[in-house]
Amino acid sequence: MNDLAIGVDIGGTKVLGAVVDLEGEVLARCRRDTPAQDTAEIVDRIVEVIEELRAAHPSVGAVGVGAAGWIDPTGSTVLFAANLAWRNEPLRDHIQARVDLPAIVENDGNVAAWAEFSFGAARDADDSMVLFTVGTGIGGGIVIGGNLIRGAHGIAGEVGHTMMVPDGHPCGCGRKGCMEQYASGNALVRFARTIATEDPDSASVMLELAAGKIEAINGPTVTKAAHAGCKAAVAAFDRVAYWLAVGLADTIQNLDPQVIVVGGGVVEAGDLLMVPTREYLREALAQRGRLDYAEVRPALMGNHAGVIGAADLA
Ligand code: BMX
Ligand code: CA
Ligand code: ZN
Repeated sequence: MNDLAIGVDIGGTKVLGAVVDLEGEVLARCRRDTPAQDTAEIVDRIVEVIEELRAAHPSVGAVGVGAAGWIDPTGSTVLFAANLAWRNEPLRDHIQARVDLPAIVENDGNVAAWAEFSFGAARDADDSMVLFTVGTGIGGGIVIGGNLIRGAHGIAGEVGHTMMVPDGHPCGCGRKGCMEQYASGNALVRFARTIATEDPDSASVMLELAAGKIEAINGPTVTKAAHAGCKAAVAAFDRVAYWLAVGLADTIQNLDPQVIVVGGGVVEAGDLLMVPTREYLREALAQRGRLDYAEVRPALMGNHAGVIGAADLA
């Protein structure tokens, strides 16, 4: 068995690659911009990243690729991507045809969950954890009995697409009312814009940061304004926290994991999100008379969760 593997994380803006050892240490990194939606170009970029890393570490034995979307349980095909054009795309074959290394393809939330379980925020958990990544959308991954759970058809742990609001906000996956539409970074911005429209006085700090334009309010604006005490921005975080807690409570009900890890870009807001989320979760569970369920922790692996988890799985 080889001790080194390459992990590649395909994000909306960048393709990040790394050579990773058995302890999850990153030995080399490489990044390229993600081309717009064209499969052949995305594969070109992935291959470039792999070749560059392999030139530096010729002994790598395998490649793991983390990609958004629903991946078949054998780790070869992107079946469906809610926010991308990929449909039944045999990504593993495309890569293996170009680089002479065994490869696996795995969902982005799953690889990040594996990294947090193996080396990150849940490394002390020996049995089970669930990861929620709160980014543009909501990704996730489930580990039970020390194993990553892919499901019979590859969609287990797509926590962002559980329904919260019947007939609610339309989702990229084709349903309405998914968690991703209420507890993601995009939802945060939508809530903030709505509150700023309905009650501009409460949003003066946020509006100032956005040069007075409601359409210019984005994730960083809401976070900055909330840190500065802007009522509307804090209220937007509070709504996201409420819906996130609903999802966490359902996960506790369904899977009862040892630990829940919350990651993704929005988590950089820190206590702004985590404090009200824990409070809503406590309220939801306290009605049952006990609270000794999964501990909710922020992710530890940051940007590297994807590449490290993908490499380790490979
Ligand atoms: C979507 C879905 C998930 C992904 C999640 C988080 C696609 C393309 N993506 O729910 O597979 O894990 O977004 O993605 O179908 P992020 O980029 O918001 O972190
Ligand atoms: Ca997943
Ligand atoms: Zn959905």
